[in-house]
Amino acid sequence: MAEYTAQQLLDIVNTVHVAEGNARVRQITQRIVTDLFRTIEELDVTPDEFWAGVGWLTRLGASGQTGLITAGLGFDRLIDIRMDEADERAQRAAGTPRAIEGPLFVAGAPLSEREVRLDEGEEPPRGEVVVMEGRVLDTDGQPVAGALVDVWHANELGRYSHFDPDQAPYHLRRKIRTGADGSYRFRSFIPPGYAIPPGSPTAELFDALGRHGNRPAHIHFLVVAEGLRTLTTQVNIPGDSFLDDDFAFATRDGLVVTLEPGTPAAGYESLGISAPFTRVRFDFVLQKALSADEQRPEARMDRVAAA
Ligand code: MBD
Ligand code: FE
Repeated sequence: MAEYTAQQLLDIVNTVHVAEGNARVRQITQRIVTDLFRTIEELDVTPDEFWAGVGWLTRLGASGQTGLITAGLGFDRLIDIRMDEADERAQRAAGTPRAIEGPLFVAGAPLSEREVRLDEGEEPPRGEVVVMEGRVLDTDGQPVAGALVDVWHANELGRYSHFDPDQAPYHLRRKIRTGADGSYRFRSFIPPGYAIPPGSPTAELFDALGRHGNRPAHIHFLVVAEGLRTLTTQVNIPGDSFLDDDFAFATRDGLVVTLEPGTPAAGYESLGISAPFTRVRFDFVLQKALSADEQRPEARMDRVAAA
């Protein structure tokens, strides 16, 4: 039998082992456990509070919303800030700013050459018709042929296919391969903002924190090209009241696009356009990859799963 003080218990928890294990996992776990012991002691967390928290974590995991919580508590943006800082230190901060991937990417979207209709020709359109177009460039300004641009956004209700049983697989998700001049374009509609699902474990915490769970209207991109650093970013639609009040802290200068309403239809017939529409022009500028790792095509979870 053993009787422990809290400190003795912590020391044992942090040092007990019968095999080497993984040194990095041991280091990080020790730190987190130490910080949590300290929180419980200093804030005098009650047994009921502790077990309520454990119950919430259990519901959170079962709901598949861990990625919503990491975004809402700022961790996704923190990781981007740290990558930006590393780029600054290495004097390679350049190109289109990165923005968080978010938890709603799905790999394997259908591939099109140079242009596509994300809206799949639906009539009437689910929102204001938009064509977004531009080129993929490297930081020398050279166009990048054969780059792969993954694009995904919410439907008119602010929900994403795959996570919404009411939408077909890959609805509003496509992959576009750039042409010889580095160009891409797609037609869709301007999506509304996103709100965390009411009644969910994420909403439970945000209600208790007195926070809202809204994101401004945005469109996501994952851009991959041979020899270039994979870029994850989002663009924002101007005028949204949550632009500077994003629950995921993900909006950035340089990523709020300009809408060009009343753009003439000429030249856009292959996208089913026959009347003036709203155009958005945006070039993606990618850094040179300094390692094979930097040009890996996978999104965040697939990267670590493949490692
Ligand atoms: C989203 O659509 C999103 O982009 C993020 C980061 C978090 C939740 C929903
Ligand atoms: Fe999103």
